[in-house]
Amino acid sequence: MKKLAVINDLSGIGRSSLSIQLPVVSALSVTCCPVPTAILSSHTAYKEVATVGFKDHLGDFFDAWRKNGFIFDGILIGYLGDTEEHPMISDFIKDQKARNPGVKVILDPVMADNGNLYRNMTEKHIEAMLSLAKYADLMTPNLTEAALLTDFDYEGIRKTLEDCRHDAAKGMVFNSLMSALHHITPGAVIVTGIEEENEAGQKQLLNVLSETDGDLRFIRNPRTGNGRPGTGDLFSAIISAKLLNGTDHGKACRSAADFVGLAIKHSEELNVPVIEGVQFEDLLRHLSDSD
Ligand code: PXL
Repeated sequence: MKKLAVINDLSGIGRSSLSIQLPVVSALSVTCCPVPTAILSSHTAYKEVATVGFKDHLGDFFDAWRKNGFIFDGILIGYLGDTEEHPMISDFIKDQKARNPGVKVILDPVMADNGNLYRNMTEKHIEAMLSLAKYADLMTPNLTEAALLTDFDYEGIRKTLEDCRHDAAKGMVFNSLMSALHHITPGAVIVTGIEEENEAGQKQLLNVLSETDGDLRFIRNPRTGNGRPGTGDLFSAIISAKLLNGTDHGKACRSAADFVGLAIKHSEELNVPVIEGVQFEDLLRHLSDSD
């Protein structure tokens, strides 16, 4: 069985980060090895949040793994608890690459959404993500994070995309954004969860995949409900597990987008409060069954 190290925070409430990634990666028959970057009472959209940093322990944690000679098939990185964690994560990646040159590094630069940084996120987090991007085989920013990493104006791209009537025009916008992203990472990039409307006025979610050779693909799903916390974590966990099991980027993206759409629809139907994320627990069997 493949082994995925998942470097992310552990939030007690709200179905984000490790709380959703552990069960999902396991359901996809990949061993999930968590590395907490911080421990929080809940994700940060809740009013009261107690946080315990893990920065001071991260070095010892990786050191013990190194001394035991553990080897991973993949490393998924998400939310950083502190802007001083990234050098330890880079060292871990470099050591793993030396032991297993085929290790796949997936970076979800969790920092922001809908044009705004999450609470406690700063310019220094952007720099930390830029430094980790150098090691990624795949990055999965949302549009806000993609704009922050490349110094593009988020509102400007959002409006331009809204005004594009055809995919050819959208392709030009994405080519320029992707070209900037390919300057910061050697890997493929998926810009996730872009809201749009089709010609019939129906809302859709668009994921744009840019392979390392510049091939650009649009992967669309109907928008099944409001955006919810943790859906980016769900998406990156599915993609990572699928990649380790040999699925290509396009198919992995399609499966992840389908499952996120299903989980959002399910949560809307059951009136799950948006802040509680997606109710995915009773859907896991769909994930195990999918190819
Ligand atoms: O799902 C992204 C995320 C991860 N971790 C923490 C968060 C958020 C989004 O708000 O607060 C702690």
